[in-house]
Amino acid sequence: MSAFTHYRATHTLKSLAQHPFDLTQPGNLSPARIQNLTAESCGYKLLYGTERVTDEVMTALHAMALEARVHEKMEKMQAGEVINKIEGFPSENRPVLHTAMRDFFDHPNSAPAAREVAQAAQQEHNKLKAFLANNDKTGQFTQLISIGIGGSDLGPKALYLSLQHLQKPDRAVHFVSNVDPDDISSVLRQVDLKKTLVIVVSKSGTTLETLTNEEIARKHLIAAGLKPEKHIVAITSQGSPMDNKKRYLECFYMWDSIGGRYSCTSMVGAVALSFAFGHDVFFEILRGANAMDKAALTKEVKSNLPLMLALLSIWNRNFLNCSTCAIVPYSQALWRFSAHIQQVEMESNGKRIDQRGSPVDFATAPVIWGEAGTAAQHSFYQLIHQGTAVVPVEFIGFLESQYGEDLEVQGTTSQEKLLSNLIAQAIALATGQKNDNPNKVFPGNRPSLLLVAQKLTPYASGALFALYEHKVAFEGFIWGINSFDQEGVQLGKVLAEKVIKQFVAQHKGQSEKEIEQIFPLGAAFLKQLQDNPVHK
Ligand code: G6Q
Repeated sequence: MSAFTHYRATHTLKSLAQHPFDLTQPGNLSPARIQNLTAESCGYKLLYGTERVTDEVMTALHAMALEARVHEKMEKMQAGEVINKIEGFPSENRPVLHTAMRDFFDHPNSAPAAREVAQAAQQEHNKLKAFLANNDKTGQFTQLISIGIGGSDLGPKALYLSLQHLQKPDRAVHFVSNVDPDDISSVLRQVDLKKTLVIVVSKSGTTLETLTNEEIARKHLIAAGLKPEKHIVAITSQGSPMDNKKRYLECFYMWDSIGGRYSCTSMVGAVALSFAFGHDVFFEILRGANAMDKAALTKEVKSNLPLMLALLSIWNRNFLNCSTCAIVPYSQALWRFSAHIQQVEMESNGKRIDQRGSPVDFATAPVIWGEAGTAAQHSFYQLIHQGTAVVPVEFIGFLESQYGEDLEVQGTTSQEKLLSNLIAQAIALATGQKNDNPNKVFPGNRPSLLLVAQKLTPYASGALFALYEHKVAFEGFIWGINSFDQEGVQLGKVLAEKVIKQFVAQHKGQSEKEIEQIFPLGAAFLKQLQDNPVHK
């Protein structure tokens, strides 16, 4: 039996889950409940009165966290101990030190492993500042194309979009990730290559999609009479195949201990975001993330928002059996945030063995999905309110808009309308509605939580991204799984290489039989695709 199933608190929680708090009972979702069920870290207030929890449930969830020794594990992580491992089996066997990428402020971590990586990161920032200052002086680059995929794309892109209102007037940034040739073609049409800096972001320096897109960019630069080595910058691990100053204008580094999906506060995000907004703005993002790292170390649970989110999520996942969770920011700037967190959560905690290699006997990560509100209301909210699946929702909102260009229309500003919708949805999901017409019945008891801050500033954005990174880490600590590897993406990559070999064989004119021998199942699919009657 897995450790998680063994915790004393797990048994208590199982029995409490037989009769979860009924939000639909008149008076149960009271003003006092909304006021009392709150927590706070780094300018974010968490309102969780609309979750199906009681004080007793929260106490048991906290007890479960203590049984799992989450505080010790978070301290070990931030100190740089080797926690990315599966005991007794070959595994990545590394520290997990994305927190060191922003440990430049008050009271830095004193553990030598963490210090060393933070100092190395600081050096990269010094290099970056000099690089950008030179560009400001010469005015050479005003546009940037970031080529990368997965963790080398989703986080930096979501973070960039979250603060686009701060973009310098003469700057434009584009992201290319897909090996679909249309992705890069559409971007290349929008830029003046002479003024374009291309950054190739790949920790391994070997990713098929990224290297393919880099080659396409190189060809276009050459065709425009430009030298690729004067336009392309590498962001990679020291010693990777891309660590080659002859091929690149500059190389910025990250390290093994920085997981791709946790890398947006490293050089992976720093180069594009500092180019777009200025290096000072990027440091404000880091300041917010660092503040949340410190909040994650707090033992006082109500001041440890990442732990609070993890506990509520585990309650919904393991005890109320909700298999998905929607993240719905009521902020247009966060429209790619759910996509980023989808990777952070699902790649980290979509696991079926524990850290000792044994199959788990409980559910791990829920499916994460979402969209920005209020657009989401006009799309999938029907299912959330009246469908057969219960989907916990994590709402995120801000009191102020970013551009500050709001107008009063019919007595309220747009920001007020936005927030009114956010509040209304949380209440509607919780209380539901009775009606004689079955089609107008809302069952209610659909859990949600609200995260609210004053304004989505660089500091607030950094804090939010770190909040979810640590939420996911705490879940993993409690479940006893390794949240920091991603073996599950390997098999598909290996098989894709075999199919690629079959295409190569076709180009070389090899016989059908030879092609089939490379990978018979791949050949069967290829045959079906290429025998498409539409072509005939
Ligand atoms: C993230 C994953 C994965 C990775 C991409 C890109 O945690 O490891 O999404 O970021 O596969 O890898 P490279 O940066 O090595 O190109």
